[in-house]
Amino acid sequence: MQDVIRLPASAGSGHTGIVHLGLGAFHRAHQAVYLERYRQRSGDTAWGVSSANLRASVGLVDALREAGHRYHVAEYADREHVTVREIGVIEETLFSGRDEQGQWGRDRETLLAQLVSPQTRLVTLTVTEKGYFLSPTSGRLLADDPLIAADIANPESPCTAPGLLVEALSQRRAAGMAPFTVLSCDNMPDNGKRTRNAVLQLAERRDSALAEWIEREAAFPCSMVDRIVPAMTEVDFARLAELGIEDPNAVVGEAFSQWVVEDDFPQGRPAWEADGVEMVGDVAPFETMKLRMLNGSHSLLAYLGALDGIETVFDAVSRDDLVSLLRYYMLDEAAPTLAMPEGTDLSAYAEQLLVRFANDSLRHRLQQIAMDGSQKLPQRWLHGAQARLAAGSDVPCTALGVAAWIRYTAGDDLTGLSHPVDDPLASRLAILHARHSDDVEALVAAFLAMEDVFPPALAAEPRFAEAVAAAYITLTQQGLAEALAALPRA
Ligand code: NAI
Ligand code: CS2
Repeated sequence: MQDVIRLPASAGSGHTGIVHLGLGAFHRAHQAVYLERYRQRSGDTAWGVSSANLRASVGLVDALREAGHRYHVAEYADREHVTVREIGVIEETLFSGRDEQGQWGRDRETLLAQLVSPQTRLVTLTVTEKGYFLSPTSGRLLADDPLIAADIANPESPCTAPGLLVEALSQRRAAGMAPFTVLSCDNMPDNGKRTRNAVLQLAERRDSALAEWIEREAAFPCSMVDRIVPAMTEVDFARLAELGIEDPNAVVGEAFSQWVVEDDFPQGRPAWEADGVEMVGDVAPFETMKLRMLNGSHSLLAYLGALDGIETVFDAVSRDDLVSLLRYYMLDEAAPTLAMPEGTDLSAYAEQLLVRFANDSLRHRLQQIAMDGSQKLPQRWLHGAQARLAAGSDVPCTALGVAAWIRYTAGDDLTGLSHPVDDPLASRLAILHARHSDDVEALVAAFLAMEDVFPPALAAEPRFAEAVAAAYITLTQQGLAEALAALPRA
């Protein structure tokens, strides 16, 4: 018998103290849920959300409008235990991306007006790592990217998230208003600092007095966000239909949820501590722990699993050798690089992650996690590996992971079945494969030489390059099981 709890939505208020950029699955199942709980508990309706997409999808924006911005979130502890919430805190949805005719910014004026409205005190973001247009290793703004170049040339009609923030902050400054606080909720280390960097670098190109004002007046707190929210599949919609929920805008996630936020909100914030948000002075230890242990494990499963034809995280952790790999990686390669507050039990955290990965209600496709590897690997694997190598230790799991990523980006699995390589650097990666198709060492050297992915100090470690090349050969010539068995301790 399935245990289903249903929770109705709060009433809409029309107030939007928060503007969100990046109306994807995660925003709907994480931030919106915390805010829904806050509104229901406190009765405070001042903090509704206006949520915008600057990329895909316009369909979701319009479908939510049609549904009066109400939708459902199904939170699965396991197949038997599910809580279905209706969400009422999204008050408006906007689209400011490129339409089918190639025109940009359908709702840009409305979005800018909201960003500049005195009602708006907080801007949150989930625009994926690549939406900040920063080099993942150096943090430099990608000024040559065509969209950033367009925002530099036409700052009043911005296309990117940093461009919108700069234009809105410029208008607020000109009007003598206070800035809003900017809260990144993307999986990046120091996500607040990085967001500020992107905004300041772009503002600097326009007007250094504006950049100085933003630096002085605006807060960009960091946050660690955690809840596994896979992209919806037909199976998910069918399962919801069995519960009587026919909602094209529904999202499904795990029951677990965590949000650790640096408490730096000079313009105010919802008092959401009582609703599970952890307000702290320093997010960095939690962020690094989550990125290296949870996301690092996810990426290992994504590339190794996808190469072997495995479809989901659940399928991957049904294999003992992959579970052993994750334990080995988390405890021997990731945990020793972390400086956690006293009392943190990283072994217990690792075991909890394995239980979460084994949630039989989530169809978290490895191909989804494999996306954008060039943007994800530095913070998930490479910074930790660099620290381990500098301390004289080896990193066999990370080396195998990097080998798998390189092989994955060739565009087919170990049996030759092709898959899309969804990554902003995909065409560069394809050129490297074409150039070095019959020389593994040269291929690995060419990948490691990409300074915007691999920190130069790591790339310069001969031990690392050798371990990656050796793992690549075992993986491609003998297969996944053999590559895992060849690890020193798996
Ligand atoms: P999604 O695919 O449902 O949505 C992606 C969102 O990012 C969309 O709103 C899209 O328009 C926007 N986007 C993509 N590229 C962009 C760009 N270049 N500029 C501006 N906007 C862009 O993905 P989902 O699940 O919402 O995840 C989004 C981000 O949330 C992740 O990249 C991650 O940083 C964070 N996150 C996701 C979790 C999850 O389990 N889904 C958990 C923790 C964090
Ligand atoms: C995943 C994450 O897509 C990915 O790369 O590793 O989105 C992961 O599901 C979340 O960070 C969990 O909080």
